[in-house]
Amino acid sequence: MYGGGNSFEGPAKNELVEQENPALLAAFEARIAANEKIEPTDWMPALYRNQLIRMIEQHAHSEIIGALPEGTWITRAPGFKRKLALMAKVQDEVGHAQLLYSAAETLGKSREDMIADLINGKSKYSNIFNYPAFTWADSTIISWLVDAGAIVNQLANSRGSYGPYVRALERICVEESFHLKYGHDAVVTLATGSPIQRAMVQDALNRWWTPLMHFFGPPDKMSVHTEILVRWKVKMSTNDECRQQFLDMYVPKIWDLGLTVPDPNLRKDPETGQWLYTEPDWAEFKRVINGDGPCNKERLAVRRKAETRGAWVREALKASETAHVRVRPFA
Ligand code: FAQ
Repeated sequence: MYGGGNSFEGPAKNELVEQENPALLAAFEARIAANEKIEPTDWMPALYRNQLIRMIEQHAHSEIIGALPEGTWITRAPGFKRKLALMAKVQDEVGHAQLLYSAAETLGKSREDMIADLINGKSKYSNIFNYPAFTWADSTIISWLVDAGAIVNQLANSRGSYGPYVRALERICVEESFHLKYGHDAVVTLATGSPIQRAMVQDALNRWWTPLMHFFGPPDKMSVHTEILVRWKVKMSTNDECRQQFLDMYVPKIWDLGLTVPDPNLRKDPETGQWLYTEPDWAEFKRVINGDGPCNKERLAVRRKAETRGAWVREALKASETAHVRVRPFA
């Protein structure tokens, strides 16, 4: 089950695996066990291909849609330095989408088809970018904590099995680390600023906490795809492991800044070392990823507009025989 299958009833039944040639499947799994990279021309199970297309495509869409909530803050960012830094960050996110679309294309789905599936609502992208960035503080929380969450997940997966994806992730993680530093600096400025600035960043944190908890995906016991993705080393950490790692790394930093997390039950169990927290509202998560979040319609409308407005450029690029620019020979 992939693409649109989000019943959250536990692991999907993977009939496709049962249909594979047992000898080829065994050889493939031996390569995975030996930590070899799988490359586009290598034999791979159909389900491995389909799962990678689904996941990489959703990731690519998340990067371009992810550019939107922060992108609207470029002109309103306080000061020239912040404007420049945010512009560079947003540009990086769009670049990440390009890398990821290229990685997904190696598996046989064209970029045109992926973009079409995004704008007609067939493909998913990250829940988190369907929430509004009301204030400058929202933009700083995205740059710090959403990027932090993205790094936790992507650093793990960059040790995975599919060559083109892990190579793209390695580069993406390096760039995301700069985003994180930029975001942290911007949050520290607000958290150590005037009472109004502190209240503004606390407000933003309160708004983004639930979407952040959702960001790592449903709990492992509800996750449809984790089992097979972990078996084939595409996902190198489960959803719950990533969520725990994020809490471990960032809750102390949030507290250090004198900010509070809007969850009275959040604490680390001294015996297990695990964070205990209030389960975020998973019904809200399902609504948001299925198109009914606060900004889904707006986000897709912007992408549709970009697609329509850019059509003439793509047409012009395809018509290689047409001279669009005449170069005058030197006299
Ligand atoms: N949002 O069975 P699982 C970024 C869906 S990049 C939406 O657990 P899986 C950079 C899932 O697709 C952020 N949908 O799924 C940036 C499935 O539905 P389907 C994106 C979600 O694949 C920063 C269903 O729920 N990162 O932020 C989400 O094993 C700042 C069942 O779930 C990636 O894409 C969600 N959060 O695990 C940009 C990383 N979670 O397809 C700008 C790669 C789950 O059956 C500013 N992806 N669903 O219809 C992954 O690691 C995995 O796909 C997970 C989900 C962990 C996201």
